Amino acid sequence: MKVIDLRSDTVTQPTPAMREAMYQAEVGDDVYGEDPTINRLEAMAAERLGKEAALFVVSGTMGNLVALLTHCGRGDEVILGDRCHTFLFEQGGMAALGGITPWPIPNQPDGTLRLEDIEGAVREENVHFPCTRLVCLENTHNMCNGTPLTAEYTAQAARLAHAHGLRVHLDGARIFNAAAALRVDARELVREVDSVMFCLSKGLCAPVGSLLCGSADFVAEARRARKVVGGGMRQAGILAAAGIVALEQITGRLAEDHARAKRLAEGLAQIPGVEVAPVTTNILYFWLTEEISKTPEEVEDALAERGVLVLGRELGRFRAVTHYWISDEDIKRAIEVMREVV
Ligand code: TLP
Repeated sequence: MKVIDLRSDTVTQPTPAMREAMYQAEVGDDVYGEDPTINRLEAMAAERLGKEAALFVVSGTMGNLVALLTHCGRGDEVILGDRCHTFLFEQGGMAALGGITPWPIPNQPDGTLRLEDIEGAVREENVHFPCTRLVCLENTHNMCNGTPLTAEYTAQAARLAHAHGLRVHLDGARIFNAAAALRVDARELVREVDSVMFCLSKGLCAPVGSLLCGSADFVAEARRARKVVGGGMRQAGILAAAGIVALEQITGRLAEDHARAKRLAEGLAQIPGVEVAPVTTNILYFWLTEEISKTPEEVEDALAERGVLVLGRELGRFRAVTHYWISDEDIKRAIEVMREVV
């Protein structure tokens, strides 16, 4: 039985072209700056996002943490959304390791932060208050239905932050999904932010790695922060090689995943007792209405027994994510199985 794994786009296996590139990769000691494949990937990433420089890190979590450690000092405060990944799912690393305090403000259903909420959270100069240093945004917004933030919104929020002397970091784990959904160049989506992290190891299929991009000065400082959290890698060009293939071959095909997520949503919406959130990228949330007597755990397990994996226990609703290894056939089968189970 083929397993149709819709739990996340993080489950993607490297493509054959990636495995071949990894096998052939020229490598060196990256802590000395001597890994030609990493240097090439970093240059490509910076170019693709219109920034001066980029830094290869182990994961999205490390990229966000390193960004925060670079922008902020101990005791500084960060304004961010109450549904964002950095606040919910990164173990409070900013506080645990950086002494940085988060000030969460409400994420709107489309993943944005209201500009007036951002402005209202900026601290005045007062001996009692921490110093506000940074605003964090997320694009696409994972917990807000995978919605992309537009270039216009991001620019407005960044200008507001800059007017208050703050910097802006974007968790762009799925920035190329946002670019595909909005049909814009990814550079447009990050033009006004000071730093952006994007992941190679989600919809882009690479096995490991993320890139943190920004000005040359920012990236030089971030390189120090990466080292202190143990992220200085050595012959990691073997991983970067897959990332280069991801940027060359995978970013251009993400709209296919979005189309499949839409088809899955349409199919599920026709099953009595299933409600589906709006889908704009590759992330789909759905839930059961009260007429269904099964618990989410029972449904998740019954789907798994039939070879369809979704997330359903942790989030209070189900999540299905389409990616490179999910075909049209798989979508059809997933809908059939869901109908059977519900
Ligand atoms: N997201 C994972 C889980 O951690 C929830 C997923 O399956 O979606 N930013 C965003 C917006 C993310 O969605 C994720 C991972 C990260 C950062 C962290 O990336 P990694 O897993 O590479 O540390």
